[in-house]
Amino acid sequence: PGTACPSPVASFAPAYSSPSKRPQPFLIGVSGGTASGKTTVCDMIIQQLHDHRVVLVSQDSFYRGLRTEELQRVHEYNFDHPDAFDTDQLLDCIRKLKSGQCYQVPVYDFKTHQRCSDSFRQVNAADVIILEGILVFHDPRVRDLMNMKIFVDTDADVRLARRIRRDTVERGRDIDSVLEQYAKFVKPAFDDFIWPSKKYADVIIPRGGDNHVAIDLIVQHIRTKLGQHDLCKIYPNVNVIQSTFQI
Ligand code: UZR
Ligand code: MG
Repeated sequence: PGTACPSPVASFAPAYSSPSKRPQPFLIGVSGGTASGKTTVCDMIIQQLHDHRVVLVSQDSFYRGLRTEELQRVHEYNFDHPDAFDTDQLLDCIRKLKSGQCYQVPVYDFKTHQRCSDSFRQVNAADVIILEGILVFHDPRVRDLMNMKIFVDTDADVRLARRIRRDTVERGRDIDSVLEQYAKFVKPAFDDFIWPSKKYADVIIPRGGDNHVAIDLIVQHIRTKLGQHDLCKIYPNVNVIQSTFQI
């Protein structure tokens, strides 16, 4: 479960004399509070980079499944705390993707708070990897692998309004429980862990997905980096030119 693929569909061609010479995919971390527009920003970057192979990994996929005792008292469980995630597994995933391997990412069900034990999403090797999630800047081991860090900074009232809509419509919750959870866990964790991690960002985007200028600038920068370092396009059966890719 959640391991590297036994036979990668697409991986780096073995054209490099030593692994250190191998170009690495460009890893972008996208963080920000709940419902800040992280997913929208990622989707817009992916759309604009349509001529590159880009993959998206969500930190949400690495939520630990709840044990029976925890499920019985789910209202007391803090999903916004760093310990709610299996960060070692996330790290393993990102390391594998950065070294050109593919990965079987776990599938998490927000309604049952469980991992779907028999289904995985295969994430293939790519030129650009985007890792998004509320706490992707928290662990220095994950943070240090990132080539670019983006923080999506959207006002708390806008985020709460979106969160209510999303949790009631898409995740089958009632409004009272959403508000209770927000006050008890979501907001305190934002103040304690997410907001302080903003200091690690290279770029802060106000207004999230509505900020087209910021997204255009970011995409331009990624294109420059990919071009500058002659990053290989990772397609199976295509010979790649040797190059180094270091930032
Ligand atoms: P984003 N979350 C749940 O509501 N249920 C779960 O089973 C797992 C996570 C919420 C989590 C956090 N918190 O605020 C949010 N709560 O998912 C993160 N409470 O997702 O970044 O898309 O908002
Ligand atoms: Mg999201």
